[in-house]
Amino acid sequence: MTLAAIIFDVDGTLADTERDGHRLAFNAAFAEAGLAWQWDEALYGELLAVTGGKERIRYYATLYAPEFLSHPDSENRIARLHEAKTRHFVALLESGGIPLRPGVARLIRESRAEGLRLAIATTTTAENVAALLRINLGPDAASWFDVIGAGDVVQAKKPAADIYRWVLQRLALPASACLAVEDSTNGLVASLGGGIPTLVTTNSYTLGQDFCGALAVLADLGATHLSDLRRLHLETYDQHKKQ
Ligand code: XBP
Ligand code: MG
Repeated sequence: MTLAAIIFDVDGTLADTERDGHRLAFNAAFAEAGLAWQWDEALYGELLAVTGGKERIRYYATLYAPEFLSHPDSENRIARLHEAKTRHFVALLESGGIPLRPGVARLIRESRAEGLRLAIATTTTAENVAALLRINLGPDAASWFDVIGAGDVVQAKKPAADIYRWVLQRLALPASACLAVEDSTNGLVASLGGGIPTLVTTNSYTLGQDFCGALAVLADLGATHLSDLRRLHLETYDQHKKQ
């Protein structure tokens, strides 16, 4: 099966957004709301077990501030907090403080030059994706992606495979014609759940996680070219044929 599309995860894959991006945006939103919640790097690493910003706030409150959830308006307050956090995250992106990871821009350019289709499957919001692409790749970058599956377009977030199935359906491609690029166990379980061969690039929060089933686990894409991805993808089918 020839490789027809690359499906990129966003956070931790396109850019290292968590430690110095989303985490600071959450803290800014909490301060703005008058909440004495401050997520340090270690606590945030624990909270990353839950994907989705609203889900992560709820998870934190369950563990550390259960009284917050007993408030009848807690879901609405979480939604408002998350909107403020997204505003702060976009402001961080606008400041240029969150660049793409090594090799990402080059691989996107190589894929476009060879007519390979591009897609995104992420838990973060479409607003964050649009800002990350615009600021790092230019005003028309979002149009380079045939499908952008983001945030609440699906109810069940990663590690559920829903977002990948949502993207595959709109690509109108079989999973076997695609290659996913992920950074975390949650992401890998989601892409493999959708039947998509997956390459993992680790980061400081995901190094050492379980990446069983990945085609390969790399530190980053700095030395990886589209020809390498095509070969990796092809090997998947050679292996399957031998099984
Ligand atoms: C990682 C996530 C996201 C971000 C925060 O998404 O789990 O929730 O941590 O972004 P990805 P939001 O699938 O790209 O790795 O607050 O917008 O959810
Ligand atoms: Mg990720």
